[in-house]
Amino acid sequence: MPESEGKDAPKVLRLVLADQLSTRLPMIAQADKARDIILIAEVMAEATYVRHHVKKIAFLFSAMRHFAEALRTAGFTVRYIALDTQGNTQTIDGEIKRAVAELAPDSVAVTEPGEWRLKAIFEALESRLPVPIDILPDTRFLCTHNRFKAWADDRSGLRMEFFYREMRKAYGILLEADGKPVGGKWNYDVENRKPATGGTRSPRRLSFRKDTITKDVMDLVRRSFPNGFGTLEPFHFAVTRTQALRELDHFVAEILPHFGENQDAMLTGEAYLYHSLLSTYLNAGLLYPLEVCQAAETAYGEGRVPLNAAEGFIRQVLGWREFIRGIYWRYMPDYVNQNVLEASEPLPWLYWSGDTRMTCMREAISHTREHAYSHHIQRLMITGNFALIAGLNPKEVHEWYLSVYADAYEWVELPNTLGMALYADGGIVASKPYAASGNYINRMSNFCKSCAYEPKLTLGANACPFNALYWDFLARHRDRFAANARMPYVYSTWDKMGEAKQTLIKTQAATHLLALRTGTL
Ligand code: FAD
Ligand code: DLZ
Ligand code: SF4
Repeated sequence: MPESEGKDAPKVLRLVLADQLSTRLPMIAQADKARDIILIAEVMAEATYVRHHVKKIAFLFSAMRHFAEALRTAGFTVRYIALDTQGNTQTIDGEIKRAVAELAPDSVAVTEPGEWRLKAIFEALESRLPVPIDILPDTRFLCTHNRFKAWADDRSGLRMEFFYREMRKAYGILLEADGKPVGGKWNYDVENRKPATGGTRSPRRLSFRKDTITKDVMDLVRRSFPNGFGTLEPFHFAVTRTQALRELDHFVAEILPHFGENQDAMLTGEAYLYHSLLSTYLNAGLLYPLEVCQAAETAYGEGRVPLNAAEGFIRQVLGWREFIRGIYWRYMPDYVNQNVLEASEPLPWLYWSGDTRMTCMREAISHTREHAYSHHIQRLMITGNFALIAGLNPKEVHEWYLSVYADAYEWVELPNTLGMALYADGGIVASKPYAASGNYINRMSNFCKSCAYEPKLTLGANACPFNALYWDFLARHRDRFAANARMPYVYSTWDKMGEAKQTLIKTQAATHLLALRTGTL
């Protein structure tokens, strides 16, 4: 760390947001311990702009406090504003202004935030501060804005698979000396994504001991957010980098070997299965994306995990995660208003309560309420798929996803929700809508076995709601999707049903929507 050389060196007030808890960021790496002040603030505005899960708030506040403590131990001066600190203005910009007034720094530095909303706040602050404000890059990501722009500007359509290959080459991950992919293929998905079998169960997971800091934070969260979403206990999260690294080691040693084949499986009562649970730590800054990719690559190199698992995991982090971020910054701020399918059904209360006769939705939402987590296929093919085919309003669905998951920040949540799950961006993220009937859910899970509805029925009182809603969705949007090369058979199946059956299916879909609105589905 550079130390100031003379007493005239400028004093910088350095803001660290809750999801920027990384010492390798220029914000910390370039700080002058002797003069600079690190500002970290728990504020109501950030804790309430959506109805965050209480576990997400507790995780972040505890991780922020541990990070502040580690910085102090390393010799930094930290101004830590707790939620109940006297004088807390309860906004990030308010806390910057207050610190500037009290400490008279020569300038303020912030790291580019992960949400357009906060970036706009920082830009607006520029003219209202007596000192300059510098926005530093977020160097934790593997694809810079310029690199993504150079890649995307050349193309008419942006597809993750091609982006991912470029990233593999750029970082030399799973590459032979001649630049070819290890094993001869870039993507081993055909070996992945098997249904859950009778013997599939979640492997053992780590649970970290709650120290005084975490216990204090949990009390604060109980007092301050009595009506918050979700359950606060049990609380298993890692809250320091050391603990997050243990979670990574545990994943690579015991779970990654089976990651690929179980990626799409779903089981009642099993929230995690073979997923890594690392997004919460990656997104908050406790882990770095390159180190988790390299850990998987090394495990493959040492023969501890098969290639399909290592490649599948690396593709999620080096490919999807970076691609999604590129999309966010390329298309915001207009992106959030996209709604090409003109979906307008209000978000039903069951997304918050989990109160429904549909086992798949009840399971996905109960995992969400309990863990502030559900795995990708539950997010995409259960709650996301339902929102898509029922025509739920994208903005309301987006706010729900942003609230309920411990890993949710707009840069990653929005393109996944609006683009991948809801096709509201008209195909920027997804080449076809991820719409599926009960048949898919029945194949990939055991949910249907304990459901009030029958997955094989489309019509009648016991018919699985996903079926009629699926066909009704495709029929409603025929003009848009009929020509899609990835949907060759669905419309011919629909046409073969004949008009009389089609009318019955549409009426059945309308009945499901009515039940949805009245809370009886
Ligand atoms: P694993 O299944 O173990 O995957 C490994 C890692 O790959 C993850 O930790 C994550 O960093 C990365 N990854 C995988 N898929 C994606 C993806 N599509 N986009 C970005 N990164 C990915 N992810 C978030 O981090 N925050 C969100 O708010 C979020 N919202 C989502 C909303 C919807 C509607 C959908 C369909 C997906 C969303 N995702 C989000 C992506 C993905 O579901 C989560 O990253 C994943 O479930 C996190 O659990 P895990 O760490 O166990 O992931
Ligand atoms: C999500 C969140 C919450 C709950 N609380 C805070 C907070 O008190 N202080 C803070 O600096 N950040 C918080 N955050 C994260 C921000 O709202 C925002 O989502 C990210 O910083 C975007 O990069
Ligand atoms: Fe879900 Fe339909 Fe299966 Fe019930 S029958 S669990 S609603 S897919």
